[in-house]
Amino acid sequence: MQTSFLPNIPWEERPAECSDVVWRYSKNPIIPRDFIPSSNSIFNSAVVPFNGRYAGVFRCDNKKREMNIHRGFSEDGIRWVLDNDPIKWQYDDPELGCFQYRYDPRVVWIEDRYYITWCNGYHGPTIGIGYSYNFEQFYFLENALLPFNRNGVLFPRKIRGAYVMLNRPSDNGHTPFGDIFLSQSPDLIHWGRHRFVMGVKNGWESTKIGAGPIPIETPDGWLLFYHGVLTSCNGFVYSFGAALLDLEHPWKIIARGGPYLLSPQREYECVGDVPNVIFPCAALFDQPSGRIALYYGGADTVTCLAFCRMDEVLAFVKKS
Ligand code: BMA
Repeated sequence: MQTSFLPNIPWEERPAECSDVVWRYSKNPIIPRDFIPSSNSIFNSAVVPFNGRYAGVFRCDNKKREMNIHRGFSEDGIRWVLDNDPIKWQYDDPELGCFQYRYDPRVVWIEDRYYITWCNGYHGPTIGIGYSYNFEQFYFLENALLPFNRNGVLFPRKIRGAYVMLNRPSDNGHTPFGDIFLSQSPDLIHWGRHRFVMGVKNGWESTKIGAGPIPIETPDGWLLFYHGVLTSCNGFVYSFGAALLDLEHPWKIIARGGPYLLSPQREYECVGDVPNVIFPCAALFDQPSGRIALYYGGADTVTCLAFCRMDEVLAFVKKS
């Protein structure tokens, strides 16, 4: 198991009046919708440690309402500088330049570089995979799967010799169903050995679920934060919860939390372009202190931060 040291992880203690496992940053949202001149909204974004500070890939919908992903840097993980223009990808096959949109990025360090996955519009949503060594040049590898698929999330290391990616088969619209599967690959290009991981349940996760941040390795299993969707008479409600997956056979569920960990309740989560959405795409973890910082989109409009402690999340998942 790799040790994760992140002494400068963004952090704020749990407020005295809060008894929940996950609590929000008091100054949310950390990135407002109009943060760069081109943006209509900035949300559902991914953050990683980078050379003693932080780098990120941000979903920015522009004022034409085109969806794309932009690079950002931060000293403290809270105050960010974002490029006004989307990431420019390099690729070998000109066909890879044919895309309709990019959104909901995840970023992970594997072996020697940062890999980025996102929902790539290629005749419908599918999973794009690219990489960067330095957040200067970005290389688009391939579309991992056929449309329609979303929420492609890589594990941070090979498992039993294979790269592993969680994903969520879907449809071309606002999919009213969806379970989490995983796919395996020798080279991050050819994917197969697909396995069912987990399906919808009751209540907050009764319509569809999808993997959130990169799974975190713990001695007890892979800790997976995932979003779950409930259909109310007013539309979808996006919350998130957590589960533990087997370390060597990550399609096997060791434990799954019952209640949600966070649901849309603050104004910046309930009011925006899509009301009642909390959508986590990144988690930072400092092992010595047990601190976890979670990045999530609020109401498909702004970027927010929340905190929890590893021992408390594990206890929550196991208890349920
Ligand atoms: C999903 C994705 C997310 C979005 C959510 C709520 O299907 O498009 O990007 O946050 O819907 O609109």
